[in-house]
Amino acid sequence: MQRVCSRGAPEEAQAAVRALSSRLLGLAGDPARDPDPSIYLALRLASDHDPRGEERYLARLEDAFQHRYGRSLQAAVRPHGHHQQDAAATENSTSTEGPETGRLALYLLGLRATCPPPDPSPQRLLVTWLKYYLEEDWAGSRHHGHPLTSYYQYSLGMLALCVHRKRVREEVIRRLLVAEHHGRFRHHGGSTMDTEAVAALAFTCVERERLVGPGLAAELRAATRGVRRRLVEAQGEDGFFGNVYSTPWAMQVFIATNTCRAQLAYGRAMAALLENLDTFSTAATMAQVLPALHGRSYLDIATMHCHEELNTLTPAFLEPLPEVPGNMTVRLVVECPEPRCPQGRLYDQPVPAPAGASLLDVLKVAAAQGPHSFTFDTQDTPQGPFLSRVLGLGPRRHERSYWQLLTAPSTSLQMGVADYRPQDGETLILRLSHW
Ligand code: B12
Repeated sequence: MQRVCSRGAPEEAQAAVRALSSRLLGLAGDPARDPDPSIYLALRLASDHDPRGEERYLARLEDAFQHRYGRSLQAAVRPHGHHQQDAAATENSTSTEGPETGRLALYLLGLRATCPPPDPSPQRLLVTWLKYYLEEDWAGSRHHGHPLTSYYQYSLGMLALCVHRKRVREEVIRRLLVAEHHGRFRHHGGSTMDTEAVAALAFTCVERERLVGPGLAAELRAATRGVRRRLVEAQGEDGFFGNVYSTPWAMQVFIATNTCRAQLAYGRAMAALLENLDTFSTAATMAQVLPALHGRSYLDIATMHCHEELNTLTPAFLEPLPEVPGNMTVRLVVECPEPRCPQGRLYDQPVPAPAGASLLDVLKVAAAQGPHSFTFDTQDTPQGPFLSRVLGLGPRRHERSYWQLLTAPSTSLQMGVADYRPQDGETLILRLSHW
């Protein structure tokens, strides 16, 4: 791997970073969890390896993805650009629920990071699928003013195709440039930094791999400089860019553009992450922080050279959290703003729960307690359970709304329902918001 400027955690923090890698390896070995390409990428970009464990994980990923994308695009999409699915596609569900740009991009990045490189022929089909998804996203952004997935996934798609040295149409690149330029990455209650950073990684890759002419290359360089400048300006007193979880992505931009040594901001962010390693307690967040802690970016995948990797990493397993004695009561509020809900506040009740319970546990208690009926649904995602419906309400077709999690008076939570543990007396708000 060619690395001019890549500064991982300092010597004295190496043991803690290794321990985090071991924990991720432990979680990766759990057959009950669906395989996630981000986890594989984090294992591949680490300094220590468990070659057999990584091989087994790759096999699970291949199983999942080849099954889904192992047939030609033509079989799933009618010719002449009519993006209709035939029976086979519907049956297999690929492409029926819209593009899966981000997931497929992460998987293709993972394949490129595999040593020795896997058989390239099945990959061609996957690259074709990704190009198709990116085009669907691009067309969607013309229609709706945003990609069908999100700019985050759109950027991952561009990055993965670039790492595979595949060109995309100039218009597709320009769509992201324009969005970045006009600050269109914002989504309610969330940090835009993750998206800014992934877009900058995509720009840097396309420019560096010389996949565009000199004019566009200069624009991409300028856009990346702009992102770097904004990241530095946005760095908080606490050292984070955005929040703790977007900081590793921002750091990848400095690593990828060889500017980490020159930037004081980078060193401060690294120190802040190292002081908060416990915050990365889920497999998905560990997978996002580890590359930066090792001083690596997803761009390193493009120049990865295989060499013998020794078995120097052993899986570690965390003890479950100790039970907290006692009980607590939290107030649960459900808000659905007008015009969708003229009544505004749909639920407001105290909910008793065991001390130390997660927000998900609180929701379960609320659903079980009468007489004020509360209902909710979650969807499993690589980040954990996503709260998809509350009191039967969720996003309508083509509507970009979601149940935002807040703690009163109006602080958006930085964790999902399964990971957030409310305090006694806290008021939790579930608010139907737009993003
Ligand atoms: C886009 C995005 C959203 C969109 C997703 C909609 C969509 N169709 O794309 C919206 C705005 C809905 C969203 C909501 C939330 N998000 Co969000 N989101 C992202 C972002 C920028 C990209 C995710 C993505 O596309 N990944 C790529 C695809 C391929 O991976 P994926 O795992 O399949 O992605 C899906 C899930 O991640 C899911 N999702 C998105 N956010 C979250 C958060 C949680 C906790 C869960 C369980 C699932 C989930 O939606 C994705 C698309 O389907 C990430 C940034 C990041 N660094 O990961 C933050 C991120 C994952 N989100 C985060 C948070 C905190 C939230 C919220 C909890 C915020 C809040 N207070 O309400 C809510 C979820 C509430 C709920 N109802 O359960 C944090 C999670 C941190 C953590 N501790 O795990 C991240 C890392 C941002 C950050 N820097 O803080 N998010």
